[in-house]
Amino acid sequence: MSTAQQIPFIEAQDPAIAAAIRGEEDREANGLELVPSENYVSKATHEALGSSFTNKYSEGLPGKRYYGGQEFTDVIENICIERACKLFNCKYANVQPLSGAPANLAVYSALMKPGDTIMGMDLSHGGHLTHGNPHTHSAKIYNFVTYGMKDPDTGEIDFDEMRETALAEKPKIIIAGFSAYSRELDYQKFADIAKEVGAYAVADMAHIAGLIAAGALKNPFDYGFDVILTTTHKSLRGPRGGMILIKDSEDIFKKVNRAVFPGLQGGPHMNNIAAKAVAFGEALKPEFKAYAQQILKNAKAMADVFERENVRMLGGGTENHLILADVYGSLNVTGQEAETVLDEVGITLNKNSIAGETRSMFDPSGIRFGTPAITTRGLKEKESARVAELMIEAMKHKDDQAKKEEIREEIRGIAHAFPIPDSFVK
Ligand code: DSN
Repeated sequence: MSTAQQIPFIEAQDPAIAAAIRGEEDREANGLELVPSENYVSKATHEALGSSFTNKYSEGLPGKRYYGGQEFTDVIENICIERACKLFNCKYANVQPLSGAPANLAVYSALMKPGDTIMGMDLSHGGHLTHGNPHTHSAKIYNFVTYGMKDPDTGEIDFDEMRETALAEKPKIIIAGFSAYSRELDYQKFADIAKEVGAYAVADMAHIAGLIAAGALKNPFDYGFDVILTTTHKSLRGPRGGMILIKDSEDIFKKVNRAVFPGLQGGPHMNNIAAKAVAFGEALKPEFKAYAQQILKNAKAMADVFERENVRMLGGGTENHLILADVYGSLNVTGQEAETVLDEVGITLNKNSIAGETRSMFDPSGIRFGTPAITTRGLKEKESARVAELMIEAMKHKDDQAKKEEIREEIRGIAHAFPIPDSFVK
């Protein structure tokens, strides 16, 4: 059961902040979270985030710090690193990146010089902003070239074109990863092309890290990848943060360490590293394997409903935790309209551009949603399928107030029947 966080000091001292915290707790408790990059942490992880480690400066690495008083920070960072390496079957980890975008930039600056070329997935095909969007800082430093899907309806990556571009452009890094793509990647093909052109094979596994750690999806390290970077707060179910994993090269590890600090960051957030360690401890338990498998089953159950109802999904369905649906093409509801109406009925997700987008990025054709958070609450295939049906109902009746209220009540009922758990460990 979900226990309200004890915040007596905030309540006494800062009513506005206390009220906002209670408001967010209510929002989370009464609705369903389908943003595929969000999840709920355990109370144990929450406690570590709120611990005294938030007070401490710890520039450097365990055993090699620049400030005194590190006997306990070293303990937690060493445990965190050891657990990260065990989860992803690699030799080295830097657990200090503050989040995903800084982790990406650290890897880029560790392995490239300004002006070098990097190849990432086209944003409109599912890639992430940090894989080449012109508005990012990294796009001003590095030359990005892209690869994409051969066919948006199957999700198949165009490896022939990718290889041709790689041979012509000679990228220093080929990055496999995404934030809106629903198929397993063929890591061997990425690694082969990277090897052929002398590039580092890097995987940005932010969305699917938990699924990889649990063995539910393939681990890029099994296919010759050099580096995996990830956030820790999505399917991995840890606190907001990032980390960089290195298969076995001490040289890359040293370069990454220097790029993180002093290259990009100052003091690591040790309360966050304590929380990562707690969450990784949870992910190493057998329960986490079952959780990851259920994420996939729930996503498949939702995709089956969308298919049955003839709502087009990019990639033709899903093999991971997320679905990208062309609601404008299928239901004549824009992405923004869908996001708004679903919010009204208690379902949170995000509008999203789709490959071949014809609308603006502020009101695109698609919605993106996923199952890590509802699976944490204990929903199984039956309930997930029902949520998918209710989503489609709500979008079809976006102007029908009575219908929306009826759906809102059903969603509230599901949310109450599946409260956010306090703990994930039996
Ligand atoms: N913002 C995250 C997502 O929702 O995919 C990625 O950084």
